[in-house]
Amino acid sequence: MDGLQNRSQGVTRRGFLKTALATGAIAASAGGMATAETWLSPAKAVAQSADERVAYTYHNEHCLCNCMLKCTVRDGRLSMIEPRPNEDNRFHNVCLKGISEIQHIYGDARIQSPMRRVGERGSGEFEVITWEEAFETIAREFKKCQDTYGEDALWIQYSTEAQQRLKPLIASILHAQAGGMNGYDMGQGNGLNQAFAFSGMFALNTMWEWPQAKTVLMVNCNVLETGMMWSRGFFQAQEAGTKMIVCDPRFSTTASKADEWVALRPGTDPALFLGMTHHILEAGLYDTDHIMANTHLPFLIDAETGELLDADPAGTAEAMAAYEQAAAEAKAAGTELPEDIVKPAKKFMVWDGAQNAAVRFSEATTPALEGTFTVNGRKACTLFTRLREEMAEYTLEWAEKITNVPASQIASVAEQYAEGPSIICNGVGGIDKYGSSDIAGHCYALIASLTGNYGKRGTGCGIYCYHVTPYEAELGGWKLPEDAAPSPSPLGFYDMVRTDKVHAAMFFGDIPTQKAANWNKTLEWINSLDFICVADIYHSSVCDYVDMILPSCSKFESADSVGGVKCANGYILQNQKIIDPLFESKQDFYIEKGIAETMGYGELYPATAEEYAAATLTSDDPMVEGFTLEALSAANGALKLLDTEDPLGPEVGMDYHTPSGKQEPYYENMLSWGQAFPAWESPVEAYVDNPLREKYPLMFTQSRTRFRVHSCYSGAKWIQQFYEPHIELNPVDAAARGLSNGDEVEVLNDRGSFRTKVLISDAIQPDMAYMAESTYAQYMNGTLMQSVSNDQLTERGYDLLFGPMIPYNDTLIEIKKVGA
Ligand SMILES: Nc1nc2c(c(=O)[nH]1)N[C@H]1C(S)=C(S)[C@@H](COP(=O)(O)OP(=O)(O)OC[C@H]3O[C@@H](n4cnc5c(=O)[nH]c(N)nc54)[C@H](O)[C@@H]3O)O[C@H]1N2
Ligand SMILES: Nc1nc2c(c(=O)[nH]1)N[C@H]1C(S)=C(S)[C@@H](COP(=O)(O)OP(=O)(O)OC[C@H]3O[C@@H](n4cnc5c(=O)[nH]c(N)nc54)[C@H](O)[C@@H]3O)O[C@H]1N2
Ligand code: SF4
Ligand SMILES: [Mo]
Repeated sequence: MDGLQNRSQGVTRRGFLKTALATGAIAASAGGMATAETWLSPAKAVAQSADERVAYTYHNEHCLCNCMLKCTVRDGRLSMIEPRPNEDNRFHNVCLKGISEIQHIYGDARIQSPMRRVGERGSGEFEVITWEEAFETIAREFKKCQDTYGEDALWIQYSTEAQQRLKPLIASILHAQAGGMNGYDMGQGNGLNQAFAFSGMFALNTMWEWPQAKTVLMVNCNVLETGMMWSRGFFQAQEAGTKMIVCDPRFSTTASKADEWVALRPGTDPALFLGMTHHILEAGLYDTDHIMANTHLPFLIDAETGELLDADPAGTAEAMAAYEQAAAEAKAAGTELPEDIVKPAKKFMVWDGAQNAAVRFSEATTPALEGTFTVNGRKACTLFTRLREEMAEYTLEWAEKITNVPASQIASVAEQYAEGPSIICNGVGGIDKYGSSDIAGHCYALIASLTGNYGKRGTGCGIYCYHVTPYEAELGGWKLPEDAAPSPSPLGFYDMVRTDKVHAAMFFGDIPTQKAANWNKTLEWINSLDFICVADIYHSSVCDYVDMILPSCSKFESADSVGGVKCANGYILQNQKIIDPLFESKQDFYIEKGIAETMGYGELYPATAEEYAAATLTSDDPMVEGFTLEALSAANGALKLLDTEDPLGPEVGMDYHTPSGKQEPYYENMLSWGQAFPAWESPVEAYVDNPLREKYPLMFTQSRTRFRVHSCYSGAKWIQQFYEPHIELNPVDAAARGLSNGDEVEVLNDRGSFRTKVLISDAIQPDMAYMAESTYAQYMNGTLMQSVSNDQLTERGYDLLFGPMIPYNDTLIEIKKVGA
């Protein structure tokens, strides 16, 4: 912070209150008696005489709400933020973070000028430079890097929140690497979606369907804080009589409003669901009609290899060879495979009771659900029989031992779920931040297929919160030359920060400290780079470790009358200019454009953000026909997508594009990993019997809080009054360490340590610790929570659609009082 200029032009809270009081005093003396009428009317007179105007914008993407905001600017200063009036009250919203922006954007936590490092990396010593100097240095360093090591040795990446106005162009123009897989939020999706033809991590219907369900099982999802505006969906369902059951090791805000709380041990969700599946099978709670009609569970497998039997193996092999050749030819020619060339599926077989023989599924009249048979001299059995065998060990008692949830409660939740119609709403905290997240997702698909809780009204599974419309409009963009595209990123971002493939990097946001686990390893990587630059609105944790810091402006600031457009919540939203960029900040678009111009690519860019926004609206999608910047302005910054009246998602239906056209919870491709049906796998680090617990006994879970959006709002003074960084601990564990509320503690393991305050809370189970990720270091004594988080990836993850997941939560720690 040493070199950080503090030229805040903002009014401090006290200053703000003084101004407000002074206005009140004038009002009272001018109005005489202090009745509402008399004290309000002079205030109105003041408002009329002031230079006041109203403009509209949208707010955060990454709290998953994208509220539409009405902003009042008085005498050039953003002075009031309200929800934009909306006839549909589901989208008439604002929260404490939104309102606080009238202080936050003027606060001294902002980066105010471009700055160059003058001390050692990590010293935090910077000097102010001009934008011209900044662009010249960046252009020189980017060119040097790409000339020396190749185009893909440059990595340019955006935090989610930093790409919500206009789609970034610079990585494409420079052929830099842009991405790779993220390694978070898609873990359960990895295991869930294959059963339903890779439909993705989202449920196919929306949360407005919940009132149609009898039970909603919320797993590692704290929607009342992490999708605040979609709390409406939760309460709407509850008021309609839907039973809300929350599975969470912590008595979360959402658990506190639910009808039932399942307090499982962290990282044990797959065990809970395997125990439920066992009970459903044992107690006969499955839906046989659904299984026979809509799942592949009657299909036969080779009992020894686990492979699905094929009625025509030679024919399938031949078709597969032809397919593979066509695919190779298309790849060599750089073209897409023609639509009519599809991957051949096996000709699946079942045991037909009438014929007493294994036949093609399509030819069977009385397929058997269960049984072991001899087919072509080999032992075969149905998938359902295999399932029973594999689930036999996951008794309720076993599940209780692993999860710490009473067997009777596991049985009762299974019974309620099986009765249906039921929904599984998975969040992406908790188990998603473990290497075994795919197993949890796989369990949801299995249990839904078994009980018929997929494909009908009031059923479904996947991510629901913030999935408030099942449709999204396709918007246009800015046309670049044909060859303008980022270099392919074969590595995930989690791998990139562990290799020497990259030599220069630019981040919009705080990716290295926010996204990457195990900070000390990430720091080694940062120190290996020739050049690293960060553009952010606020002085994030990573800023101190980079070579150059650039001031981005917030979504309230723009040099043009429009700073961007986006599609969210079933609307097209317009990011109107509220005020000019503060301090010396620039919109990310102009930072990119400045770099491109200095490197000689300026002509490829739109002239203004407004021109780019207009181009983005150029689209063939009928949902946005006639949508222009002018139309958006006339509609106060938001237009509802056309012909999208029904708030209920379309019926999920039984039309799956899986190889068999049925729900397929058996994953043949995962046989070599022992995960064809889900199988229990203990966390890698945070499990009860790990000998490492002698040194680091606490299981450390991180999640999000309504007081921040990831690291953002760490420096918002109004929010700091209610919420400061802290770690939460059960009274038993606090007492064992001699800790009292508010004590300064050191949190440590072999990867590193950080310092914060402790909050003692009954909402946290014994043997665990909880903290909201991830405050800027300047509010935690210069230390980083990311110092202790686990970065050990699971090999299996590389075989999954979305790649391996970063196991942030699979972390053991110890907590000590500072100075003790
Ligand atoms: N230990 C641990 N780490 C985690 C997680 C965890 O559970 N535990 N969760 C992970 C998850 S789920 C996610 S999604 C990621 C989130 O990681 P990100 O996607 O990186 O988070 P964001 O909130 O999008 O980015 C926040 C940063 O962007 C800056 N910013 C906001 N708006 C703008 C803008 O317009 N321009 C620029 N240049 N900067 C802007 C903010 O000031 C802030 O520094 O973190 C992951 N990291
Ligand atoms: N206000 C706000 N909202 C946000 C964000 C933000 O930063 N701030 N970030 C957004 C992003 S990127 C994401 S990914 C989402 C995430 O939002 P959610 O999907 O709700 O996930 P989290 O809040 O991380 O965790 C949800 C719950 O999981 C519990 N949990 C922890 N470990 C386990 C476990 O092993 N099993 C189970 N069953 N539960 C466990 C936690 O106690 C927590 O209450 O939030 C989004 N919304
Ligand atoms: S931070 Fe608050 S106001 Fe802003 S979009 Fe999210 S919920 Fe809405
Ligand atoms: Mo996330």
